[in-house]
Amino acid sequence: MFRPMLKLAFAACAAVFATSAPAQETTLKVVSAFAENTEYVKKLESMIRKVNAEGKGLLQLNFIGGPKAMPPFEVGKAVQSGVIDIGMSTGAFYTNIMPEADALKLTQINMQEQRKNGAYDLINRIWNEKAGMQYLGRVIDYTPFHLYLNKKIDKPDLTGLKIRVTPVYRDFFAAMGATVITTPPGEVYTALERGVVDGYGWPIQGIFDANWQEKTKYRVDPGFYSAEVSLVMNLGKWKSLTQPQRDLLMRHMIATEAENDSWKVLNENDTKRQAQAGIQVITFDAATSRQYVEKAYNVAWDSMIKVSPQYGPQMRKLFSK
Ligand code: 173
Repeated sequence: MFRPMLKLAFAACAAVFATSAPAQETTLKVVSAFAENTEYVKKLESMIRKVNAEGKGLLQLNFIGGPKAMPPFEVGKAVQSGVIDIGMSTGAFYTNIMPEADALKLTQINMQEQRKNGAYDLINRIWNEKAGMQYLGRVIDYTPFHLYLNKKIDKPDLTGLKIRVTPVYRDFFAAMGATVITTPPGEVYTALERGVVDGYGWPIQGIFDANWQEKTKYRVDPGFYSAEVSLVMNLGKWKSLTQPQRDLLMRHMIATEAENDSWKVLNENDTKRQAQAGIQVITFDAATSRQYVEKAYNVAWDSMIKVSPQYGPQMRKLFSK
């Protein structure tokens, strides 16, 4: 009874091995929407080194470059179409694919929790369906955005001020009366230098990467939202990977996310550095500060739910505390 079954099972296994091609190393092309000298790219390169060391004969990541290789607002489309395999970008840079991309800034729980509570699965349902992308994971957490200014304000009123934005900040700053001007990060320095803008949005970390401190007088506290930079992959390419290839990639993605605590230190260091560079902090009273942050979230969720009545409410439920 037992032996013929066992024999059959062996025969089936042998047949599978005989027909499957020998495992081949796959190389994936990776592009960053952020400049080479940023902390984002340092984290990416550290992950790539580990994947490549462990992935010999299985999977290799080939880092092509940053904005010099491809304009930041085109990275999403290049992933969607398969021109590149993996992009490191922020959702705000590919709202030209789907408005939902910009919702990741609204997460109030970390990646470990998102992978547990269903947020990660929801993101992938949307990213698969609407963008032809697999959302791999996030290389930054615990990092708020701030408003930086060259003109002093004493209340959250930006009437008469021109502020550089991306979709991250557009609705919030516009709701405070600002005239908003969208630019990629690479154009911020010149815009400040020429007085084209009176301020800009950016996370608490990173203004020193392109010397914006030279052209920045004030930072408004508190910060708001949670800066998001993630790895997204062409969906067809993801599906074409073997299970061991996917496992390798995901293991290192999750390990990278586990290191996101390091952002707390980076953020503290940059906050000190900003003070040393002479950047003054503008604050409001407690009630005004609370309203400022509440308004940031409410304005963003209202417009997200308007453009995505299907997924907006689901994301709000799973992304919020
Ligand atoms: O360019 C930006 O201000 C922006 O949208 C962003 C998003 C995430 C991290 C850093 C910047």
